[in-house]
Amino acid sequence: MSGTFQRLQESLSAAKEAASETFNDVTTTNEKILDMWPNKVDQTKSGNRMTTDTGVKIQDTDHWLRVVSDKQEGPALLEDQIAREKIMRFDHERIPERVIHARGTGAHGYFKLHTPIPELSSAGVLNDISRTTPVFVRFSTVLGSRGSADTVRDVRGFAVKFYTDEGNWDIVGNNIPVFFIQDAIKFPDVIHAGKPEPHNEVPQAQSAHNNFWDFQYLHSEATHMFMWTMSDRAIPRSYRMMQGFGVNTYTLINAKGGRSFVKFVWTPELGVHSLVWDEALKLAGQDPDFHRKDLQEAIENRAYPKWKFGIQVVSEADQHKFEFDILDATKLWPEDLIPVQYIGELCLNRNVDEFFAETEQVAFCTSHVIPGIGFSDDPLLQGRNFSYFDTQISRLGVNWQQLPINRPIAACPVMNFHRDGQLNHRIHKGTVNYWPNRFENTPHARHTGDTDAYREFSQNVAGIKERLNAPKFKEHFNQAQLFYNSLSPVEKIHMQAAFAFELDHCDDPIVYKRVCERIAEIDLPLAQAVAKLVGGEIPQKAARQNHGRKAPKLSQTEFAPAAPTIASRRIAMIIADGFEMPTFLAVRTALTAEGALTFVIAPRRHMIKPAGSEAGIMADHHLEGMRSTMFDAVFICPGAQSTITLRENGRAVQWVREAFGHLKTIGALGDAVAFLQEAVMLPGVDLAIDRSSSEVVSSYGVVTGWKANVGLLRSLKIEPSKTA
Ligand code: HDD
Repeated sequence: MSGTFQRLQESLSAAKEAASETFNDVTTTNEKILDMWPNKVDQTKSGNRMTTDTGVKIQDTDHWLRVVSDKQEGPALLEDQIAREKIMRFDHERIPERVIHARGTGAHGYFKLHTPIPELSSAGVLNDISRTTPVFVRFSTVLGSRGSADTVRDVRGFAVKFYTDEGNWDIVGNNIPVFFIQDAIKFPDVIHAGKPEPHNEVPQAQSAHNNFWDFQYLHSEATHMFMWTMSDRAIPRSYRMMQGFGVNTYTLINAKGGRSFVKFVWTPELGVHSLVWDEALKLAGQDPDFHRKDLQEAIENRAYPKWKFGIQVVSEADQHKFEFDILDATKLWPEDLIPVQYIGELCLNRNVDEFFAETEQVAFCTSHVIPGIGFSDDPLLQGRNFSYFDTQISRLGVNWQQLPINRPIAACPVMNFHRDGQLNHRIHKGTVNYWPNRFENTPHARHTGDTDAYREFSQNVAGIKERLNAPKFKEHFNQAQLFYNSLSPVEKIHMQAAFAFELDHCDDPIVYKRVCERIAEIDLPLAQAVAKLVGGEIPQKAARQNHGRKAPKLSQTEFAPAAPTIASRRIAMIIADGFEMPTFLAVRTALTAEGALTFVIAPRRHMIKPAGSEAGIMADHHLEGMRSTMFDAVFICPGAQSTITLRENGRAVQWVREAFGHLKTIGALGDAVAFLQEAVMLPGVDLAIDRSSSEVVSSYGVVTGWKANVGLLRSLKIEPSKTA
C-alpha cells in the first residue's frame, strides 16, 4: 500500500516537474503538452536498462537464444520470448497510411483571439481573449504515399486541431480555397483518378497523367480547382508561407441561437511564396523532406511561424444574394463581396517528440465542432463529416479518440457510456454503463437549461428527396476565369508552363485535346499557348466570353509580409581557400543579426583557409552535397585566390547559375563579382563595379559591390514573390 502511495506521489511530482519543463527553451504552459506528459517516456532516465514490454530486464538483445557447440552455429530456439517479442513488435509496426494526405508533418502551437465575436458565436475560443488555446497542426500533400517527396505539384493540407476548454475543434482545410467536386459522393472517383493508375501504380504523387486529366475534363465543376492547382499555390516554398482555408461553409451560432454562414482563413505572417517549378522538381530528388525539415528547422531556431485567423461571414438573410451558391465548395467568396475579418492568431512553437505517436496518429474530423460552431448544408461537408470519423477507425481502431494526441485536455474530461472495443485505455468505476439509470451521480445528458452544451441550430427543412443539387451549382466557369484574370503576368506564365508540363505527361490524345478545349472556355490565349506545346488542335475561338472581372487577394503577390524579413531564410555563403575573412565575418554577422540561417558552402567540407591566415572556417557542406535549390539566397565571398578556384570549379559555376535561374537573390563583393558575371552570363547587364565607391548595384536580383556595406545587406532581403 505504502509502495503504491509512493509511486502515486512520484508520478504527481513528475507531472509537476513537467509543468516547468522547458521546451525549446520556453517554459510551457501549453495544456495539451502537459496533458500528454504522463504518456511520455524519457529514455535518458532508463538507468541504462532495457526491458521487455512486461518490464523484465533484458540481458542480451543481440543474439537469439540458440544451441551452440564450440565452433558451430546451432538452431535458433523458439522458446526465446525476448527475440519473439522483438520481432513480433517489429512485424506490426505499420498502420495503414492515410488513404489521402498520407505524406505530412505537424507541430504544436497555440491560438490566441484578439477580437471577440459574441454577436456571431458563443464559442469560448472565439470570445475569450484571455485564453491561449493549444493547437496541433498537420500539413500534408494529397496524392503521394507516406514516403513521397514534399515539393510535388499538389494541394497542401492544412489541418488544425484546437484543444479548447469546451472540447476539440478541427478545421480540416487546404491551402487552396476551393475543391474539385461539389458532392462528397464523387470523392472516391476524384481520388482514384488522381492517385497512381491501377494497372501499373504510376505515377507517384503526380497529377500529370491521363486519368487525372480525364476526370478533370469530364467534371467541369473541377475547372476552378485545377486552375488553382496549376498555379504557384501548388508548389509552396514552405508550409510556413502558404494560406489555409477551411474551404467548406460552416456556421456560427450565437448565444441567442442565431446563425450565420462562415468560411475560415489562415494568412501567413511571412507572406505567400512559392518555388519555381524547376526548383520544385529538382528538390523532390535532392531533398524529398524539404518542407518537413523547413518547418522543424524554423521552430528549432525559434522563428515560430504565425498566421492571422480570419472569418468571412454571410448572414442568413444574405444566403441567396450572390451569383454563386455559398454552399458550393467549388466557389470561393471573393473578398470584395465578403471581406475577411481577422480576429486571431495561430503560432507554431514546438516540434513533436515522436513523429508516429503525434503526427501519424493525430486524427482530424470535420465533424469535431464545439458549442457555437455548426455545419451547413454544404453537400461536400456533409459527406466529409461521415468519412473522417470512419477512416480513423480503420487507421487507428475504434478507441482512436483516447490516443494522447487526440484526447481533449483536462478542462473537458470525457464522460459517457461509450465502452470497450479494441485497445480501450479507460477504466470506468461504477455499476452501470447505460443511460438513463437509477443513479444521480453518473453522467447525465440534460436536455434543457444547459447553456454550455452543444446545441444544433433549429433549422426549418423542406424539400423533395432527390439526387440533385441546387440550381446555382450548375455554373462552373465564372470563378475559374475570375481567378485567372486576377493573377499577375508572371503567375500566368507559370500557369501556362504548368499546364504544358502536365499535359505533356498525358499520352492519350483525347485527354490533352479535351483539356485544351476546356482551357479555351476560360482563356483563349492560354489554351492556344498550351496546345501549341502539347499537341492537338489549337483552339481558334473562345468557347465563351471572358467576363473580364478580377477579385482582390487571389494573386499571391498581394500577400507581401507587412514587414519583409529574412528571418529563418537559408543563405548559402560560398567560400574557397583564399577568401576574405573580414568580409565574410561582416556579412555573416549582419545576416545572422537579422535572423537568417547562414550555411558555409565550399568545394570540400573541411577547414577553408582565408587569405594570409592559417585559422580558417569550417565548411558546413560541399558544393556537390548541398545544391543551390536548398537555399533562398547566395552570397559569394571575395578573395583573389578563392575567385580563381571557384571559376575553375564547374559545380560552383553551375551552382550560381542555377540559383540565378531560380530567381534567387545573389550577392557578390569585390573580385567575386567577376566570377558571378561569368557564371550567370547575363547579356547586356554590366555588373562592373566602381572600386572607389561603397555603394552596391542591383539588377535582376543580383547585388554587387566592392565593399561590404549595409546597403548590400538590405538588398539581400528576399522579395515577397519571385517575379522574373
Ligand atoms: Fe479530406 C484527409 C482536407 C474533402 C475524406 N482531408 C484530409 C486531410 C486534409 C483534408 C487536410 C488530412 C488530415 C490530416 O492531416 O490528418 N478534404 C480536405 C478538404 C476537403 C476535403 C479541404 C474539401 C473541402 N475529404 C474530402 C472529402 C472526403 C474526404 C469530400 C470524403 C468524402 N480526407 C478524407 C479522408 C481523410 C482525409 C479519407 C484521409 C485521412 C483522414 O481523412 O484522416 O477521410
